[in-house]
Amino acid sequence: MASTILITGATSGFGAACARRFAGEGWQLILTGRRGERLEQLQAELGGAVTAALTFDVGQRQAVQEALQQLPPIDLLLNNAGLALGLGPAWKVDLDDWETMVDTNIKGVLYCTRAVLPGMVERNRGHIINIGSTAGSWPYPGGNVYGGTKAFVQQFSRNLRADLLGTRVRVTCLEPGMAESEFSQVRFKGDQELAAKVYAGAEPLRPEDIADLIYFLATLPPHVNVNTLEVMPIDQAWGPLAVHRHPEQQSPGRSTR
Ligand code: NDP
Ligand code: 8X3
Repeated sequence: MASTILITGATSGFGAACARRFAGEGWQLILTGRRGERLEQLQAELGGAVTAALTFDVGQRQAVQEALQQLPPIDLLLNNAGLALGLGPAWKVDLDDWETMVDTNIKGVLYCTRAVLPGMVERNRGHIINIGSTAGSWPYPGGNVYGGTKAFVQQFSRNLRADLLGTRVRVTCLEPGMAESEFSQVRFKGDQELAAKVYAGAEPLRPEDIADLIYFLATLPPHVNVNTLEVMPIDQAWGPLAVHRHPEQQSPGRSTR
């Protein structure tokens, strides 16, 4: 019997690439997202591989519960739906944007996990792959709440593992760095120029790279649990810690104490 993957945020980027990859490998798909017309297009493209296409906002608790209450057994839950909004300093950004990130990236993961996990535990099989981010481990200016939500995803994934010890349910947090998708268009609210600058002159990860990794994780022998997998493009790495230097303390002969 074919395995079933439930993908949140299948209308674009990593989620859409995963839908195509898993369909190509003979899996059945349950696709979700807010943009119903995108889900319909994907369903038309992937045909019989799509068991269900469900339109809902992952941050709406009741909507998630209603949408996910009567589903076939899920072998793999891909908690992928998520977003960053803005790149401004914490004292200037829009509090609504912060709440939207918390609702989507944190509460969305909680609601979907809570809806699917009991069935996995009951069947004593299954895998949850949460999409974290390098931003969950490595801070950067303007990453404030986005990075905070992904740090939550990282630690929540580990704590799930702790709870699930003794079952055959796996949990992995996949943490990508810079990848080109609609992510930056969403972050900069449709400003194509700003979005393009993020990737200019570099070769980012592609959604298909992420789909390959997720398929790899999903098809490891069932006794193997990858807890965390961080991945960056070769064109990305860390910089030195930032130091603010005071101009008045740089004059020759001045004490540095
Ligand atoms: P995209 O913007 O291309 O895709 C995001 C997906 O999330 C869309 O399908 C969107 O669907 C869905 N989504 C967003 N908000 C909601 C919501 N409230 N309810 C339901 N679905 C929602 O970005 P990516 O593919 O790049 O992002 C996927 C995940 O990867 C996110 O969690 C992101 O934080 C993470 N990530 C991205 C990186 C990158 O550089 N691109 C790097 C590291 C992590 P719809 O709008 O139809 O609802
Ligand atoms: C997306 C990667 O560096 O834009 O999670 O935060 S980054």
